[in-house]
Amino acid sequence: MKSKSINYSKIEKKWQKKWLEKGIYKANANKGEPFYGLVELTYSSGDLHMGHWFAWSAPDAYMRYQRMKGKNVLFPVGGFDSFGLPAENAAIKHGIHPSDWTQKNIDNMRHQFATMGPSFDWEKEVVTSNPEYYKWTQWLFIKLFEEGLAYRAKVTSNWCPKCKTVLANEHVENGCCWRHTDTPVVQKKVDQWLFRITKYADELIWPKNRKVDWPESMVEGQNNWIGRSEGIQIEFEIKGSVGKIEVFTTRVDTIYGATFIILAPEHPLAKKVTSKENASSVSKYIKQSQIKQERDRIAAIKKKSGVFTGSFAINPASKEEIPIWVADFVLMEYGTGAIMAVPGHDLRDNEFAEKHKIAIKKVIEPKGEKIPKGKIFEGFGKLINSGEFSGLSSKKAIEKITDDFKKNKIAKSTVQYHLRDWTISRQRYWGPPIPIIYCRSCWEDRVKNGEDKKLREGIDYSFVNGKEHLIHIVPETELPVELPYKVDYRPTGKAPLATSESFIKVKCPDCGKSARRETETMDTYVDSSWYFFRYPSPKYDKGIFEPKTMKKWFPIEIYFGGPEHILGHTLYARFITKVLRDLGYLDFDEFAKTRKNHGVILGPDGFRMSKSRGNVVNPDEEVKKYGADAVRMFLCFLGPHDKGGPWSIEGVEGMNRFLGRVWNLVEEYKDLVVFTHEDAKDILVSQHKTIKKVSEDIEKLHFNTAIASIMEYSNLLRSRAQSATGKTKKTKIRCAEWDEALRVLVQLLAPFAPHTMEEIWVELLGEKFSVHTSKWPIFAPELLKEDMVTIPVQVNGKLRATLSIKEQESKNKDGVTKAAKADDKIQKWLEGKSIKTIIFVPGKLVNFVTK
Ligand code: ANZ
Ligand code: ZN
Ligand code: ZN
Repeated sequence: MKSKSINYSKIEKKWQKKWLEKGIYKANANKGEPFYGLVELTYSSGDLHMGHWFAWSAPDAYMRYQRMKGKNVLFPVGGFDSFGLPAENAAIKHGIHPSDWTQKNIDNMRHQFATMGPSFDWEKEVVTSNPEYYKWTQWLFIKLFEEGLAYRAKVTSNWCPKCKTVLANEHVENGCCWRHTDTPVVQKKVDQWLFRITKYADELIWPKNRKVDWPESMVEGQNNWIGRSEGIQIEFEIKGSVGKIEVFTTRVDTIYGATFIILAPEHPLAKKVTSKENASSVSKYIKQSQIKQERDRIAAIKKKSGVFTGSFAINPASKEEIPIWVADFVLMEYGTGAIMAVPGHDLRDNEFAEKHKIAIKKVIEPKGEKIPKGKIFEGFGKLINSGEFSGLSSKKAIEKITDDFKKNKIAKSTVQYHLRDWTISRQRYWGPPIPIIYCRSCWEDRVKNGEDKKLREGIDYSFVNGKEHLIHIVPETELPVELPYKVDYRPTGKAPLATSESFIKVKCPDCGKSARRETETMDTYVDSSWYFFRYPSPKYDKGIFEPKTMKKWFPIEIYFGGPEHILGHTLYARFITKVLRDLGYLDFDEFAKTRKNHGVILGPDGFRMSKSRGNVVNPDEEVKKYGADAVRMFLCFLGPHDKGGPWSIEGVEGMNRFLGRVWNLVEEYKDLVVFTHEDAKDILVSQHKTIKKVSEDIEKLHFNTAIASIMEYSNLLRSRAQSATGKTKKTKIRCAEWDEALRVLVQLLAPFAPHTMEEIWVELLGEKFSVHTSKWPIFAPELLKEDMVTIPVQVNGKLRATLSIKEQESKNKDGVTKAAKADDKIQKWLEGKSIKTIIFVPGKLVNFVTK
């Protein structure tokens, strides 16, 4: 059958307009069972590319399905993540103000989104660079500040020399900037604003028995990043001094093997413990390592560089005197910045000891397994050479030694995390200003009253141009602190807002004298850490969200997004959720019940689409040629949604032809076909099987297999229609089953090809507008019961058992013989005998002939 050539652009425009007019996708918090589905906020990069189409097509199909299932769906329009470096850099490159550039992009992208024909509620949009939005980002900052969760501190930060700003740890990849993958970040010690995410470290660790369904890769990635590690802090006395060195270890069972101590170069004791003779070499080493970046320090482990301080500590277990070294693979930022080195059982320590000729002592013996010669044993085992603890298992020894040390008050249990606080200030222009005011007069007042000693740096006061200033938050009534338009925004390394006199100058909210505004802006990841809370009530102006509406929609049922957001966005969003909960704004712990990551759409050559490869496909052209539905459907069909696959123009053409064939089928046969009810039975069975399969597949997000079964069903309808109309006019009655069969076909396809199916539904079938609000067909389980047959099983020609088996499977020799052999009775008859031949009559009989 030829496929119809359809004027797609006409029907797309027609239905997009009508859907909007009738508001069929509008969410209504007061209607039906709420179902909030979300796709990650879109960067306002300027162009909706194939990746966007891929990321949105399947979720849109899924939300349409839920709507037809009777759920009250909230599916917000994309919304735009419009602050931040990419926008700013592009604006600079194009010589347009970031604000104008962003606005232009958003207008364009909104228009492009519309061509997809998505089932958005278009009123639910947020644009993070709009003052109505960032007012609440600033409000959030203030709340965090009030809770002691936002503070200013001098921290070693990742500085990208190209971005000319500090980056969060989450945005450093292999030591390089995430946007400049060939540019190593530099470690700079600068004053920064931080969010105390570490306070929530424990809670952010995903428990084993979690109530929500998030991908294992994300759960594991976040847990590793947080890096919870239980251990103890032990004091080592310094020989000939009153001072003590505290180390952090997770393996106190190895303490008898601790033959030296290593301090990080930045450790305050490093210089103090150093003897006169070693002073110059130690101080030279410390200087050198300050220049090195953390990345190099970790990479330099292999070189095992270090210096001896000339001093010794006392091992509290063995009482031996052990040398104190300084080496830069020990990081000041982790644990106590000092370690007890156990070269017998830790590879790094071992290599270090080998190189510097320090004693190596074995104190753990493996249980059972043999350690190859030249290798050291790093696992848990049995203690040896460990005084009174010898013979204990590692686990027992950790308990006992810890108890002992605690009794002697030389140790305490601690938990360490690899997670660091989140650096949120940026020395760039295009972001929400941090709502802080610094006042020098207030500081001077405190000095006069003698109160300055009680003030805490970074919380109560901070340095501005080298002088102490009191920190004030901008009063809530004065939010938003608007980002001024006229500023020289080119990056210099200093905050561009600092060049704007009119922005900086402000009256102190406390003393009323002249004060100055904070000139740094917030990381865009602060904007996106809470945007989903704003969707249900985007225009609400009395708070960050309208409590009543939000209660109805949360938690989010399903959150679609990119797998690259393991450590950035999703972790921050979980943190902010917990903060808002503790402030009494929310009553749940996790904002999304289910998280699904999408895969990637590759170029036609199977490689990631990139300009340099020249394999980028622009969806606009394809849409014009084949229609949005064919493109959307192909994107759902090309592979499992979490894997993705290569773009193929033939694939889109195929979808286009398929949709044309469906059209033809309905157009030609809707009134023509006459069946007897008996004739229609196989159609009915197939229809219900397809409903069941498609529903289950969509629930599992297996869109590709769902579409494949609809195609099969459609083929069956076509061939039955052709043969039936060609045949006699047995019965003259119009067959209700056939009408239903066509309606179901259109409904099952509606989530994937929304425009075409609407056209067929309304214009060809004469059904009521809209197919998208029609009821999803339900399947009748009784129709799907498969027919069972009984198969006699013989041994040497004698009936010994019968098998009840599905009719289809009764024809498969392997399957039936396997089932027969598994039968208790047959097993008894075959025991001790070997089978010579198996006689199999498909669907009828098995006979085992033995020797
Ligand atoms: C003795 C020991 C013996 C260790 C042994 C390990 C194996 P995680 O699990 O990552 O927390 N360590 C402690 N602080 C450090 C720092 N600032 N820089 C570098 N290394 C540091 O690792 C804990 C272990 O890492 C600690 O336990 C310590 O070495 C080392 F057979 O102490 B262990
Ligand atoms: Zn960069
Ligand atoms: Zn003041």
